[in-house]
Amino acid sequence: MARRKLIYEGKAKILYEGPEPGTYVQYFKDDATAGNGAKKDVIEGKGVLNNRMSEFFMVGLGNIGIPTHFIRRINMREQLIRQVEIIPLEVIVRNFAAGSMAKRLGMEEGAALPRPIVEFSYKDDKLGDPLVPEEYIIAFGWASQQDMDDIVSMALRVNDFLSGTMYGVGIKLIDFKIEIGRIWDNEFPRLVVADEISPDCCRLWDVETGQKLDKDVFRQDLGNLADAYTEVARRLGVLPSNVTHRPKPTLIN
Ligand code: AIR
Ligand code: ASP
Repeated sequence: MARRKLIYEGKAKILYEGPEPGTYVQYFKDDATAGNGAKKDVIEGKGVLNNRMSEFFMVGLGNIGIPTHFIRRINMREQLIRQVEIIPLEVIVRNFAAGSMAKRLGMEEGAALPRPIVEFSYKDDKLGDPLVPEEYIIAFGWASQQDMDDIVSMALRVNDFLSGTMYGVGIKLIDFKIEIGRIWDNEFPRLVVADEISPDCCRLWDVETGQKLDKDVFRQDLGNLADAYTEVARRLGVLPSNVTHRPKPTLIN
């Protein structure tokens, strides 16, 4: 596409003005960050894989009646999405203890939780995306009580869909993060799943071996991130044929 107006550049994606009013083009970069940008690298092919996997999940959600911002994939790295007002929250659903929950409560990684737990972080890199109670969200007007009830039931439906889809390809969904956007349809606000759904925002463990197939591979230096994402895409049957991913040479001591 010719020159386009840049709307917003984030850590892993760029938003450009879309071809029609009310749309954006979402471009998936190869950049990987962790710790809110403290650790950075470029993982060749990651953007292509995440674009394809996010399309797969968003289309699947749409097919079971969960609205999303996704319109269609444009090419290897870009998708057309609806413009939404992002609610400044990370909506996290956990099925097994891991990451910040395991750390905060001194739990063993992988311990089963009594039921799926939904929690919210305030989206602010400088503050390290702090966990916030629903009380704050409503008091500060980031979302209404009705929005929060809708968000929780939506997040649990997304959890059922993603858990089932992943389990079908031998992967355990430990936890994930989604973002929710508000869309105005003839003056009526509607909540939709926005941003992306990819191994960048889920924890995915192989059912048999427990091998990590998500961004923890990068966060914890466990190996090649693109290989892990390629494996997830392959199992889901959405591996793009020409991902520009060449394994990096390994240092031998
Ligand atoms: N997440 C949260 N902020 C950014 C991302 N990607 C995702 C993690 C993990 C879940 O939210 O990838 O799947 C919970 O993260 P944590 O660090 O709170 O345990
Ligand atoms: N803190 C988030 C993560 O580790 C976001 C980031 O730094 O990219 O995934």
